Amino acid sequence: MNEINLKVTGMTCGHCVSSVTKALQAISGVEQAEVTLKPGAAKVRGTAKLEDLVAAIEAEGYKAEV
Ligand SMILES: [Cu+2]
Repeated sequence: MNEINLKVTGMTCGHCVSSVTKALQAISGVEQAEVTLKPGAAKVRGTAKLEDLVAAIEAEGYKAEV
């Protein structure tokens, strides 16, 4: 089990946070996803690959980097 911390940019409100959280939780291998607005960040636990996490966040219209 890994813990991956990402910097997420582009989130402006609680709705953004829940969109990113749901997108991350939908990825297979994600056990837990914690997303915060300020600062924009995501903490993900599980076995999912980093590139899958980034792709899911970008598909929602936000930017993610380590
Ligand atoms: Cu929003």
